Parts: sequence; C-alpha cells; structure tokens
Amino acid sequence: MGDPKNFEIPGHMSLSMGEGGLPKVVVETVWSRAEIYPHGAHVTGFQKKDEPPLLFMSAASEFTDGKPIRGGVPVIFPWFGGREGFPAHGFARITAWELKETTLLPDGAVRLRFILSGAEGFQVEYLVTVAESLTLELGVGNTGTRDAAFETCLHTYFQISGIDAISITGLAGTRYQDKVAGTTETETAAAIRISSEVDRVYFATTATTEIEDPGFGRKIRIAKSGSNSTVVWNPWIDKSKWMPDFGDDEYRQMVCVESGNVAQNQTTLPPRGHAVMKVEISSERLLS
Ligand code: TA6
Repeated sequence: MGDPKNFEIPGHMSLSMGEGGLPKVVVETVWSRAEIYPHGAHVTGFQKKDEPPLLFMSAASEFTDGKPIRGGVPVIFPWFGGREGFPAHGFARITAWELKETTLLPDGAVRLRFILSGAEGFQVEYLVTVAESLTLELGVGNTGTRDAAFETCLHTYFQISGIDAISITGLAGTRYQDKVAGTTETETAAAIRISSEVDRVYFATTATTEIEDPGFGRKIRIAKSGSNSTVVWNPWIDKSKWMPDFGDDEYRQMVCVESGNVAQNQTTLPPRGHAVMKVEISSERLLS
C-alpha cells in the first residue's frame, strides 16, 4: 500500500492500528460505520446508526498474519472448505490485500477497492461500499491461457438477538447438502429455525434471503447476484467449544448466511474471462 495517508478521506475514512497490530480502515457515513482489515480484505464491522451491529465478531478472534479473523465477512477464495495440506477455505482470507483506491461517492457512500496479489493465474479485486447498506463485490479474472475453475464465498457472520428467536426465509424448495447429517435434502421450511448444529449448502439458488429477528425488531436482507450457492451455518454447542477462536456461548448470537459459488456451483472461466459476485446487506425495522 502506498502512503496510507493518501487514502484517507477526512470525516469519512481513516486508517489506524487495529487488533493484533494489524492496519484497520474505519469508514463513517451519515448512515453507518464500518471497519475493514486489509488482512483478508476482511469487513469486521458494519453498524447502522441507532441499530445493533449487523455483523457478528467473536470476542476470541485472532488477528494474526496467516490466521483467519473469526466473524464479519471472511472472503473465501479459491476453494471452499477443507483441502488436505492447505488452509481451510483458501488463502484469500489469511493474506494481506492491497488497498488501491478509496472514493467518496456523490451520495455520501464510501467505496474501497482492494486487490489480492499473488493469486497465480487470477486477477482478484474486491469492492466494499459502505452506505445505508453494505455492498460487497468480489471480481475474479482468469489471466491464464486455459480454463480456470475456482470457488468463492462471502462467509458472512450476522449478529442476532438470539438463535432461538430468528428465522431465515428465501430457501423453501431448494436442494441442499446437509453436512451434519451427510444427506442431500430439499428445504421444506418457508422460515428456517435453528435448534441444533446446522451446516447446509443450498445449490442453484440466486434467491434473496432474509433473517427475521423479532428480538432486535429487525429483518436483515441478503440480496445477491453472480452467486448460485447459499450456505447456512451455526456451530451450536459442541463445535463452539471446539473452536479456540470462538466463545463457547457465541453460537447463540450469530448465524452465518453465506453467498458463494461452491462445489457443483463452482465457477469456470475461459482465458480472459471475468466473473463478479455481488452481495448487498441491508436491514429494516420489523413491523410489530
Ligand atoms: O460455511 C460453513 C463451514 O464450511 C463449516 O463447515 C465450518 O467449517 C465453517 O465453515 C467455519 O470454517 P472455519 O475454517 O472458518 O472454521
């Protein structure tokens, strides 16, 4: 990154020393506040004024080179899940991205542009736009001479009032891989509720999903384009205890609703091909 001060926008965007001594970007708009670490191009916070945070962050998260941050929006690329001998969920989330541009848009939104160097055969760019909503755009280009396949996922952790209070809509009728049961199912619930460990990869879905949270009196909307997979995850009790960077009881206040292209929905680009996955996270008051 060039001289960091060149990127600052007085009153809207500043750079500071964050957790673990990692650089941190803070963005303030008339509607909201966000925090982003160039480490993983990781959005660790997004909060609208007069509302609880929209993103969950674990109090036990590490902030260390080579380790993923637990919470916020991990950027998953070029593979999703485990891979023998390689970091789980790819290397993008444990690598420092370069902040290339910061822009104050005419409507008062702030847009950050990050690039990921060193992804052999790919050009990877990530746009983070902070406004009344949070818009994330992950662009991947094939710079090689042959077709290139990869997986992407914005593995978003949402802050909720309580896991027993919320429901997730938008996935009824969608086929999914149930990674807890080891089966493939069709979603029958119009409103999914969570009362045990859930780890589901929904396929061939471009649907907007919503998290209804009566406890916070709000509905979170996750709208996406360029994404054919949605993942719903809550670790529940045992897995929470097993994860060193996650509090034993933190499963109660978070749920992951992730937007990506994973497994049979992976992306294959021809040489010079380009694909963009876009997610817009917004919220509105729940009419009582
Ligand atoms: O997206 C759900 C999932 O694939 C789960 O299987 C669980 O592994 C979760 O991601 C978190 O993975 P991480 O490597 O961040 O601990």
